[in-house]
Amino acid sequence: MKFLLHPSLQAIPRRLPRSRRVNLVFRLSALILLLSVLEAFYHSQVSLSIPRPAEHHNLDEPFSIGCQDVSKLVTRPRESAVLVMLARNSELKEARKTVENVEERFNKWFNYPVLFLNNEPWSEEFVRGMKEVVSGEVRFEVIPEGIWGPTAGLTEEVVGEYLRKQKEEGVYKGEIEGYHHMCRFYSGEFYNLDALKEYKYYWRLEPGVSYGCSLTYDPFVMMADRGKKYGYTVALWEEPNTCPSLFRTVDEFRTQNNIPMHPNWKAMIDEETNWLLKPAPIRWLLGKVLRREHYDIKGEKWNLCHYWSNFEIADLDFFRGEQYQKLFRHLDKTGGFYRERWGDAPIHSLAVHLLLGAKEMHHFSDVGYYHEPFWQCPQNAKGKQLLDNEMIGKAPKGMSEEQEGGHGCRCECGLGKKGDWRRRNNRGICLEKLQRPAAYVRPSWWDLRRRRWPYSVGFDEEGRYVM
Ligand SMILES: Nc1nc2c(ncn2[C@@H]2O[C@H](COP(=O)(O)OP(=O)(O)OP(=O)(O)O)[C@@H](O)[C@H]2O)c(=O)[nH]1
Ligand SMILES: [Mg+2]
Repeated sequence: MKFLLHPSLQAIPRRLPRSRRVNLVFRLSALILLLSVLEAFYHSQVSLSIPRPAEHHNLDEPFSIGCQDVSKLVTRPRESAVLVMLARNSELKEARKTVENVEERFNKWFNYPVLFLNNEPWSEEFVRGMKEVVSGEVRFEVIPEGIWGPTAGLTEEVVGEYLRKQKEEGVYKGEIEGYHHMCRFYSGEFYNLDALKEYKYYWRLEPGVSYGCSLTYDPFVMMADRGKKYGYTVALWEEPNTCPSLFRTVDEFRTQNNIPMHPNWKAMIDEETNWLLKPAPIRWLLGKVLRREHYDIKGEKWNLCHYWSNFEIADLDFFRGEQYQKLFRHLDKTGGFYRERWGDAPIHSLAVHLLLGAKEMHHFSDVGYYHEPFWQCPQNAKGKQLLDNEMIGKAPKGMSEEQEGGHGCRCECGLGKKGDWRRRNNRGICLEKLQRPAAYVRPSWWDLRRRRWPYSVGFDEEGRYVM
């Protein structure tokens, strides 16, 4: 070290008395520490902050508050849309339950076609069973060869090794090969199916889910009218060990394609945890040197929030468009659908937050939706239940109470009094984070500080976690 310094510089510290040298080192360290804290503060509170919409109002409002007079709406032309369900022959009972429920709560008025997809030929029993319950056209398609299966270039041995490792590590459904195929399929290949070419919008259904409210308007027409491309209900955290490198890989695509850190993308970044400990050199260390899980190369961390894709109403043109398909290919070629267990839900969510503006997304806060073990069930809108409207039918017995600020139409959430807090419009932690770019009205700093999300799913009113 001695030889690396210029002789005149080597002389300076030695000329100082020891106490002055200690003092100098102390002051320099304090200065570096202060600058680091200031930089970390600026980075988290300014660079990553999400401005309120310039329009001075929320960019996403409910499509409907309470029930509408369906008889007036059904006379309008339909959109080019389809309800789609991927299912197995063995899921007839659960699939029927879902479709009967959707018919009762929506489709008996609007008669949209229902398309069933399977990677195997449909059994006669399934076809017969579903034909009995669909009010509109019903189609049964088998996914063509080559679409359902592993990423090109991955051998059976490699995939087998990946699955074995995931089993050992306890990755949720990581050992089920078909589940990986399903996630990859729904992430990209789904959108290019010939069977979907004629449609612009889809509504994704799953066997065994339930819809707790009536939908007395046409969501596809509303999506088109308001320029919406992605609609969701529940938002939650992804299982961390299913996707350690997903965020890095999506961010890599972002930088390669010169997509800036716009507000909708920033909503995906974990902006609040330990900001004090993350000045630029630490971020560099975490992102570039250590390549930590869920970090991008610059050291930003994903908050793991995503929308639950088992419910989606979305624009097929967006997903089959050049940008999304390019992103899917970028992800696919890394092998991450098998090396890890990337789900289609986080991929759709990261993609829409990357490629769409906040205005183009819609929270169906009026839709009552349950998929084990989470749900959103809105409070019924006060005075807007059209209880004497014959076309909507009789009010269900277990209807939840009407309340000021409620959005729902004839919702019944099927819970007793104990679970009453759940009968609210879902506005949990991830929803609050992901909706920030669209939200002019936001929960107060104090509410967030006290972990009080007024309409949360997963937390009770005191902020305690409840399953
Ligand atoms: N045809 C077919 N459908 C599948 C297969 N695996 C999953 N699916 C369908 O894909 C959808 C999602 O699968 P689920 O097992 O419900 O996955 P999930 O919702 O992520 O997980 P859960 O929380 O366990 O419900 C459902 O519509 C299933 O019927 C498969 O191997 N073949
Ligand atoms: Mg499911």
